[in-house]
Formats: sequence, structure tokens, C-alpha cells
Amino acid sequence: MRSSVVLDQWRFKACDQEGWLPAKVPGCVHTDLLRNEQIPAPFYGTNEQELQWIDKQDWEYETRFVAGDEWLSHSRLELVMEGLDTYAEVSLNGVCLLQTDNMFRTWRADVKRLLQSGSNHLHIRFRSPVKEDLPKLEQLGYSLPATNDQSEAGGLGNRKISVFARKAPYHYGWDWGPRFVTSGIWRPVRLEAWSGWRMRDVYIQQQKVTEQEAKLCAVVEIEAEQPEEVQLRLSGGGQVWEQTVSLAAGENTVRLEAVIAEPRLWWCRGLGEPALYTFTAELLAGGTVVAERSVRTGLRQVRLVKEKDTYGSTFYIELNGVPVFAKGANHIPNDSFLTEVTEERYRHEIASAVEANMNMLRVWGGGVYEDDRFYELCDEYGVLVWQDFMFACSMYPGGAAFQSNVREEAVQNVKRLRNHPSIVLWCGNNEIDIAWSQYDDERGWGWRRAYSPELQARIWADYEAIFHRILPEAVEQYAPGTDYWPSSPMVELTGDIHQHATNSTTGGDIHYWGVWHAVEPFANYNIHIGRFMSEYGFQSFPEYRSVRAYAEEGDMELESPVMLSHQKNGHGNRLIKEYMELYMKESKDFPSFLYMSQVLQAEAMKIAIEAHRRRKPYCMGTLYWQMNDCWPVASWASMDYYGRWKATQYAVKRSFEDILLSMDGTLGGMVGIHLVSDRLEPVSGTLQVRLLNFAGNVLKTWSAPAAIGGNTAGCTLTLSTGNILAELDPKEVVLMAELHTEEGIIARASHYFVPSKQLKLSRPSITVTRCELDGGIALLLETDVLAKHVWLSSEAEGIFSDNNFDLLPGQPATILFKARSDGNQPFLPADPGKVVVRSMADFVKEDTLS
Ligand code: BMA
Repeated sequence: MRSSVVLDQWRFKACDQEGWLPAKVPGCVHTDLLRNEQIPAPFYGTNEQELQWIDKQDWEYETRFVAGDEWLSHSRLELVMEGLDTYAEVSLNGVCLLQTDNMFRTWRADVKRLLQSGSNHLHIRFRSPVKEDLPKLEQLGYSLPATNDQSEAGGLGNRKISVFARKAPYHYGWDWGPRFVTSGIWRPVRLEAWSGWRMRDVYIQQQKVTEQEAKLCAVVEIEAEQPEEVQLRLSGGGQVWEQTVSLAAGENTVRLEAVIAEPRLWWCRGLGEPALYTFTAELLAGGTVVAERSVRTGLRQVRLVKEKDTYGSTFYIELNGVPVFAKGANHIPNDSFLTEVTEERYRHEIASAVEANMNMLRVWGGGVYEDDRFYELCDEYGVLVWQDFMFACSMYPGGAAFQSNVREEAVQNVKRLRNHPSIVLWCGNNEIDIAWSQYDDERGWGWRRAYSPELQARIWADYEAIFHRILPEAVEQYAPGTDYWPSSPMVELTGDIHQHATNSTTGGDIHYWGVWHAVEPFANYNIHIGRFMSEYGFQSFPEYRSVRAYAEEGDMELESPVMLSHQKNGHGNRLIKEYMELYMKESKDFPSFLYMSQVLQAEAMKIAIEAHRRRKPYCMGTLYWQMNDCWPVASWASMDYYGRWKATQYAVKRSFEDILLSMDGTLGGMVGIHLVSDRLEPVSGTLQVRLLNFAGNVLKTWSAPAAIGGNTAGCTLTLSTGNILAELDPKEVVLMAELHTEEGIIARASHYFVPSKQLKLSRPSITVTRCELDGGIALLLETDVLAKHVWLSSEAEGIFSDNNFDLLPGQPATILFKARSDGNQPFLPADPGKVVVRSMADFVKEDTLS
């Protein structure tokens, strides 16, 4: 049997200094220094700049532990390091065991002969990733593009070295992230002992899964000391399968076929229950269980459908035969210091995604292959995962050593994650195909121009080796049947000019950054729609309370050093201001500006998401940039570092409703009222449309039968703007639509004829009535005139059932509060404490109201 113990009681110090300090493992140098009060809080003020010395130092960690006789009596003893960040030399009792160079790999060392009874000394020396990689740049003789590497901030000028390290790219800074190039033991270190047999891995390969049956094959890796005949038993879903196997001495891979009749299928949110099965594999020698391992998975048939059609080619996920419209966001690591991410924080993020009606997250390639817990939660909550390999916005070096390191990283992570039903796609990298643009001189980010034709050929060959060979081979070999997509975005692996995505390609996926980076108007979200929108986004600031966690009252202006150090996109502030001037009324002060930036972002994301969904099934996915933050910062996130929902998160929740009514006013003199359904059954009812003034009076009404088939979208009613408005002032009216069905009103939408900036508003008086409901508190909100962008803030941490909404007289809103909780139930009805209710009129200059 196998036993395993996690080693703790670590201490650490800088290699060239005296004085050990206690360390917390898993952790990193930055968090250990902070805990020992050696450095100021890294996220506060401009402290990031003061802490850049840390990555230029070598650091050492050590622990002493006693290996009891029972441990030593095992014939096999292994030291397992699940994650070392990054360049480390590991020694046990003075003997060097291994040298590591990849934070994404697990490292194992045989310590049978080195481990002694009594005290043992484990020592890990981390070489500075900066000092380690600068010579590699020298040696290469030219630099490789790494657009987001903030080398300047690290005191390295333009020497971008992130590409040489197999280490989370965002550690080197990003356009939303600080530069904290960490070192340390970031995943547990264990001692593993076994004798006779060890079961290394169990993979439940899903060969064919239908409602009738699931044809599975358990691929079991067993190490045996002796050749022997044993029994392998697999149990799961109330069934047991058994097989006699002849093990050879050493490593064995045994395959055991298993069929489950009428399986409970795993579905993503919105389509059904995410049913999970636990499978246990046991090895029996002489009737006794000598090794065992359990894994959990969900049974589903999944594929990426890329088929030619009249427009180009499709790009969507099909789950159990159902085409899924992917609704979600891009996920980045939840912290600059990875070990600070608790289970509760993971759960909060994933439960927030589900609360916001999402069904997919993309684990973006500039972060990390996430913790097991992240994927377990996605499995449990029914969230599909688009999984990138960890390469982003850079060209990487070639060479046998680098490539075999990448191969081992890929193999290990594919093997670690392949039982998760949530992972539906592996993608090679983020934006490299489009940035390099090998076959199109007109496009790309200008990277290629810096190199001679010979160097270009070499750099591209190195690219192809990793993304067109090593990674897809690892997926095919270790998770056969799982789809691999070389780069996001891309049209198809054609090897010619048609390979690279543009803002209007009709195959593959698109990152549309015309709005924001190219300063195009929001309306362009309606034009640039691809088959799958895997990125687009708009920045905003965190709320005042979150900003105050890093800034003092005196720092409260856009261009203060502190605010600037928490805005990593060079043009970010200018863009927010420019777009604000276009669409929003002028904020009355800086805290109001923070809030209005959220309203602006929410507006942009609503327009984009609904444009994408209206084009279903031409477009089959919309993942905005980005779900979360790794520190408190101005960014494209919909939820800030503290997990607080920005206005966007609420807007997204509404725009991601499974049944969506969406009004499109970009049609030139017309308003199209669309119905989008992610339900599989048809929906029918009556569409009721009303034109109201801001005092809540109904000026005109329309009504039409509305019906929509399952899993599709269509325009239900088109009204001419001329007819709707006639003599009325477009600045004073709102068009509201409701879908009435047997279930009641199941969808609502509203449409204004001018941007918020031009609306003629008066100051509303909103009344709030509290009452108890479902063990929590319900708030009944009423107003005397239109209250635009009503914003509720609670004293307690949590979320409201709705927020950032418009309130009209005669149409009260009932809002529930759910507190953030650290149990299995992430949000619980609770008392929000003091609630402040404001609306846009409270945030803008009085004279801009009307
Ligand atoms: C995309 C992402 C990130 C970046 C974001 C905002 O390119 O892949 O690299 O943070 O845009 O610029």
C-alpha cells in the first residue's frame, strides 16, 4: 500500500544573508517576506515598485523531518514536489537530488537510499529567475516578442526574459497585472512510500457515451516490484468490473473495459444536471487489496464541431449531441501570489459564474494550469472549461531541452486534468498565431518585421514544433478524442493566409478588440461577430471600497501615482474618459467616476453579448475578457479582486439569461425585437411592447405572438423608429418589451433611443421597504421618475439578485440579498446590513441631468 505525508515546518532566507525565518509552504518568497513583516503589503500604494529586488535574489528553503521506521521499512520511498517555482536545486541530507526548471511540472525523486532514520534535512535553493534567464537572452543574440512582459518595471529595460522560463507568464506583469516574479514551493511537497505495488494513475477514458450506454475504458497505471498475476477491480455507478492481469516488474498500463447502461449524463448549467460518478480501482493480490485509487468524472460525449457551412465553418461545442452556445468569460489567476487563493475564493468565482448564467470559462494561457479544486468545482457546477496551455502573446525559444520540458509539462497536465468532464477543449496558446501572422504580411502585431527572413523561419519553426506538434500529440496520446485548437484566435490550420483570424473571419474564433484598443464605437459590436467570440472587453475601475484598499483619500484622482500604478494598460485611463464622454454624463467627483466607469463597461458588455447571442447559431459562443482580477486594479474584470461584483457582472447575468429578449436599434430607422433561447424545447407566448415616458406613463403599446424553437434565435417583431417616436422626443422615452407565457413573464428588455449621456432625466426619489423573505431580506424599491442605473451597496459582503438596473414608476423591483459565505453553499440569503441605494443621478453633475 501507498502512504503519503506532506512535509511542513519550513524556514527560508535569502541565500546571501544570515537569519532563517519561518515559511509557509505552499507559498512563495513574497508572501513569506510579508508574513514576517520584512516587506510592505505588495498591492498597497506604489509598493510594487519597491519590491522588484526580490526576483533578483536567490532564496533557500529548508525543513527537517523524522522518517520513522515504518516509513523506512518500505521498499520504495519517493519525494514528490508538486510545484516548484521555478529554477530549483533540491538536496536531501546534503546530496543533490534534482534540478528543476518548470513550475508547471511535478518533480519526483527516489530517496530510498538517502533517507535516514532520525532527522533528515531537505533543502531547496531557488535561483533568481531573472539572473537565470538574462544569459539565455544574451546567448540567443536577439530578443523574442513578449508584448505584456513588463521588463521595464522590473528594472530590466527592454530585456524581456519571461519567454525562457516555464513559469506563469503573468508573473512578469500584464496589462492588468503587477510584476511580481515569484519564487518558492507553490504546491505541496510530499514523501511517498510504498512496497509491492503502487497505483499511479486512473484514467476513465470515455469511448462513446450516449443516453443508452457509456462505453468506458479505465486506463490504470500500476507499478509493481515483482512480476505477478493480480486482480484489477473497478467499481463505479453501483457496478463492478474485474479482470486478471499479469503485471511485469516496473511500470504497467492496464486497460479495463466497462460499460454503464443508461448512464446519468453530465450536463453543463442550463442543459441539465452535472451528474458525477466516482470510480475506484483496486488491485488485489491473494484476495487482499494492495493498492487503490479513486477518481471522479462525469459521463458525456463532447466535441468541437468545425464543419463547412454556407458562411464558412462552424465552431461550437456539442455536448451529448446538443450544440451549446457558450456563455462566459476568460479566467485569469485569482492572485499574483497563487497560494493565496483559497477554496472559498475559487468557489466564489465559479458560483458567481453560475449565478450570472454562464456555462463556460476559458482558462487563459498567460496564467497557470489551475488547481485541481478549480476544475472539481467546474465539474460540480456544470461549467465548461476551455483550457489553454500556458503560452501567451509571446514567441518562445526552440531547442531540444526547452521542447522536451514543454512536452513533459503538457503530458503531466493533460494526465492530471483528463478526468474532468468540464474540460472540453485544449488550446495551444493565446493570440500568438494572430500576432505573428506568418502567412499575411499585412496583419499581425508587427513582430515579424524585426527579424531577417532566416530568423523568421527559425522562430516560426520553433512555434510549429510546440503548437502544431508537441502539444496536440500530448493531447492525442493522453486524452485521446479531446479536441485541440492550436491558438486562440485562429480560423483553421490551413498553412496559408486563411489561417489567421481577423475581426470578420467566418470560421474559428475571434478576439474582437476594435472596441477598446482600436477605439471603435460600441455599435461595432454588432458588426464584428464571428462564429465564436472568445475575447472582447472593456475596462472599469473597482468600486470605491476596493480602491480604498490600495489608495488613500489623497490619492483619489485619475493620474495620481497610486492610481496610475493600478492601471496597467497604458491607454486605459484615456480610453475610459473618451468613451465616457461619448456615452455618459459627466461624473460629479472621482468616486462617482469610478462607479460610472462600471456603468460604461456594463453597457459595452451588454451590447456585445446580446449582439453575439442574437446571431445564434451563426455565432455559438461569447466569452468576454475577463472574469476576475489577480490584485485590486482598473481592468476588464467583471468581478474585482475582492470578489465584489461590478455593475458588469449584473448586466452579464441579465444578458446571459437562457431566454433573452434583446432589442437592436442599430438597424437604421428600425428596432428589432429578438428572442434568443438556450432551452431545448420551443417557447411561445405573447410579446408585449410599451413605450413609456420617464414618469412611467404608457404612451403606446404593441403586441404580437412570439414563438421560438429550441436552441435558436430569431427576430420576433420589427418596429419603425419613425412610428414609435413620431412627434416624441427620443431623449424622454423608453421602449420596454416583455415576453408573456404560461410560466408568466419570462423575459424583459428595454431600449433607449439615445445614449445615457443625452437622456433628459430628473432626480428620482427612491423608496426602499425591507421585509423578511426566505430567511433573508428582500428590498422593495419604488421610484417617482425613471431611476437610471440603480446601484445598491450593502454593508455585508454579498450579491443582490439584481443591481445596476433601471427603475420606472409603477414598476417596483423586489431585490434579494445573498451573503458570501465560506460553506458549501457560496451564497446564502442574509441580512445585508445597511444598504445604500443610489442611481445615476447621484453620480453625475446636476446640470448634466436634463
Ligand atoms: C487579450 C488578452 C490579454 C489582455 C487582454 C486585454 O489580448 O489575451 O492578453 O490582457 O486582451 O488587453
